[in-house]
Amino acid sequence: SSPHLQTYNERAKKHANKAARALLGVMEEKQSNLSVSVDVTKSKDFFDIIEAVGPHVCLIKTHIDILEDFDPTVIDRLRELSEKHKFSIFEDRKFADIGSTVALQYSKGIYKIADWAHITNAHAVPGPSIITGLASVGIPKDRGLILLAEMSSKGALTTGSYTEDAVRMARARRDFVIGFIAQHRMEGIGASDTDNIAGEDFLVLAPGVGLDATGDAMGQQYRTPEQVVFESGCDVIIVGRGIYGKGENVDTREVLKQAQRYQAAGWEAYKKRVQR
Ligand code: 5FU
Repeated sequence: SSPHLQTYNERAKKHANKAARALLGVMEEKQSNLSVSVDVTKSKDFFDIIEAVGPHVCLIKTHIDILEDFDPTVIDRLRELSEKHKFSIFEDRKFADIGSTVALQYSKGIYKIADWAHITNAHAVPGPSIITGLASVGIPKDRGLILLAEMSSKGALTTGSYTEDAVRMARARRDFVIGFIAQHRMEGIGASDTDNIAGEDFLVLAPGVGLDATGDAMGQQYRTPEQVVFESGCDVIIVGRGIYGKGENVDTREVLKQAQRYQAAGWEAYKKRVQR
């Protein structure tokens, strides 16, 4: 049956990519398809949020370049927390350049993303060479790549044939591309009769998830966990401000409460999906 009707555990056992297996395994173990996007600019707030949500998430999503007080100890502590609470790390870097440049951006500079992020992502706009470049760094480290197939923002150009072409690019590199940022499940999309899509299992990570708001003032659009996981077949819900609000002087009790609320909503939607 198609992957979205299988359990995360069944998929974990079969997946060819180590980062995908680890993520799917942790989702089942922790009963969580929640990823918290920790978009704050001070490392104290960053770690306060991660400490609070750690037990409730399968994945922590970072924008490491927005931290104003970044230093390499941030990475050490992030890795410790990833091991302690068993979550994977996803740097939402959205690479978008030629292969040779993205290979440098992924491995070098201040952040050395490939050293610590189990998963990162890339736009499809440069074509297949962006995957070749990132794979040259990521494959030897057992990393996984997510392609942006659909964005959540109003007026996004990631529609129709662009989305289909992104899926075709992923299909050609199933050893490294483990899934998509998207709003719907994607397996089989854009496939021709001769494509071998049996066993294709792309994880779909959906940002733009909120229970209390429908959007923000800058074009973000929110859907509920029920809509993205049950109705649209996505696998992971990505939630930022729905969990920590403004992200300044965070109230960790409130953050914990919201994380538990989103974890429960995401898991209920998944249970309903695999049981039908
Ligand atoms: F690729 C995408 C996308 O299409 N929409 C997004 O919102 C990524 N995001 C990220 O998810 C965005 O960069 C934020 O880090 C996060 C959403 O945060 P929010 O506070 O839940 O709106």
